[in-house]
Amino acid sequence: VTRAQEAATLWGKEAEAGKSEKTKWFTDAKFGLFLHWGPYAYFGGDIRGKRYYGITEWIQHRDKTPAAEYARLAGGFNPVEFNAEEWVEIAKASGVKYIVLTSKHHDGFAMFDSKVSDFDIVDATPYKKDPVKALAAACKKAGIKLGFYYSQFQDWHEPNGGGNSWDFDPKKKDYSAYYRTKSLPQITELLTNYGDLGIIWFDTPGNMSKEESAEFLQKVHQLQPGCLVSSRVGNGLGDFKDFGDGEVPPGVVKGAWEAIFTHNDSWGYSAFDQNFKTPKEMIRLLAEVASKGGNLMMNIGPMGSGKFPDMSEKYFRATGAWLKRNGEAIYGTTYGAIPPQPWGVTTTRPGKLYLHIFEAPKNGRLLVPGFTATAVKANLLALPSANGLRFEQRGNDMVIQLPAHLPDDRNTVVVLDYKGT
Ligand code: JFZ
Repeated sequence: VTRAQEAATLWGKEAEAGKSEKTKWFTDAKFGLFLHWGPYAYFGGDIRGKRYYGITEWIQHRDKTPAAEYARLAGGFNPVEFNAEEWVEIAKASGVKYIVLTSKHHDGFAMFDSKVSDFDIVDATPYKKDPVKALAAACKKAGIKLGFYYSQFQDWHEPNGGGNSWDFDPKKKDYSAYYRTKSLPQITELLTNYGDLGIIWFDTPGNMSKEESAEFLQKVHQLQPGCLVSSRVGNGLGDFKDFGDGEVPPGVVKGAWEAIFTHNDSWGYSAFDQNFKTPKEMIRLLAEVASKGGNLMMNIGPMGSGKFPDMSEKYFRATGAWLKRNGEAIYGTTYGAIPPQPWGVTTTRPGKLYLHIFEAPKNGRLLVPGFTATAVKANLLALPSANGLRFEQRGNDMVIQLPAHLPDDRNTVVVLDYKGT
């Protein structure tokens, strides 16, 4: 049994123990947009004349940039091309149902107007506006759930924050002073000033005790009872399970969970990373994650200017175009009743089995083994024909005759209506 399998089993038991009402919007949503955006986007992987590939949001740490110097450089961040309505329009067109934005990453910089610290976009940059306010308004208007990532332990700007050992001696740190004076008060600001939130996405807890993690969770539940908390809050707490970055569990996981991926090889914007996942890769990954019962939250690193990278926008929109025609096979479904097959994966809702065909069999005869219900009709989801597709059931084996050419070589969905179980 692998670690991920074990975690998966444990989580399933907890999630089944009565959290489903609150998480229903989340488990139905299936596709979310993660956004890593901060001064590191303006650096784009290049600071003090040095280049770093990947995790550009960690650039200060990798470069050991002194906190004061980083703050001075961050003063050049001025995303004048940011347009919240445009971001949300792209999100809508991409078919995501929720957005999670980094409100404060490990660099300690708040992307919102904070009264708790002056190290925020309003006080420390020429931009002077609150992009989070604008995004919250645009999301509300468009009916997209908004969540905030918040780094509750690591804060490289603060002498008492976790993670920075090049300016500040870890042995002299008073972490609980940090929680009391910065992270808990900023969480309160986020939960008070931006309307109803879908998620507070905490990151890993570092040195936090179980009691301290519980305090963060309670703060969220007290201020916004409907708001979900990610499992990275730590110490076994949280409303839904997150796997490791770029990790998909090996099999079905019950309950609410999310796989998180980034579009290229960095969470924050990188000026020299063009390794973007293609629409084909995104569409198949989304189907694979859904076939195991989870959500895919895919990240974009917006640029320092405030725009999305062109390739991210283009590939997300293409994924959304597929979802427009095939979304019925993703949204509101649960894990596939039939395990993965050589041709692809399945998702399910009562009375319907969706066959996500990645590689069509050469003879066009699609075998669905272990099918014990009674099939009523089979059809292409995006291009149904009047008579549907021919199928035969022999015992527990179902064979569907596919058309000679499938309309979508990335993922053609066949929907099978059935009776019984
Ligand atoms: C964290 C951050 O450090 C990183 O910059 C990014 O924001 C990412 C989404 O989250 O990194 C982690 C945290 C936890 C795991 C992996 C990367 N994990 O549990 O596998």
